[in-house]
Amino acid sequence: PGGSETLEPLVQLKGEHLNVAKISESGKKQRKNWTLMWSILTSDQLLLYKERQQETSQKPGSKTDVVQLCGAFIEWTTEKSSRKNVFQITTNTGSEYLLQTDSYSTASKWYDAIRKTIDSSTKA
Ligand code: I3P
Repeated sequence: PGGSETLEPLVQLKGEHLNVAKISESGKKQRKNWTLMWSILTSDQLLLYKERQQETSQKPGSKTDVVQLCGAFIEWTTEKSSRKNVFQITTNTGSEYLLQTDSYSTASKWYDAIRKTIDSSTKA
């Protein structure tokens, strides 16, 4: 051990564009503003970038937001948006995110992977 390589977070789902709306920050309601975000799921975080990240890139762009999944809660919602395939992530610090994509298979792939990540990082 002790190499000079940086410790990369374990990627569970590679980058993909998802529509994201942060509707609450630390329990404080935010104005809904859907933004297309480049999303990457690691073993305990959902990383959200404004710009698409190149897999070969040496210098990843700055993370626009990091959703901590330990202790978070996820559920499908039909009430919080007129859009289809919307699910909500509530963090243990009271931030709420809506995630959406028109493809049901893509949305459910992310939902299932995030739910598993919440389960495993919360138990850890
Ligand atoms: C919001 C915008 C959102 C919409 C939201 C509107 O208006 O149209 O796309 O959410 O509906 O309030 P504005 O841009 O003026 O803030 P959905 O697309 O998820 O339906 P809502 O108020 O019913 O949440």
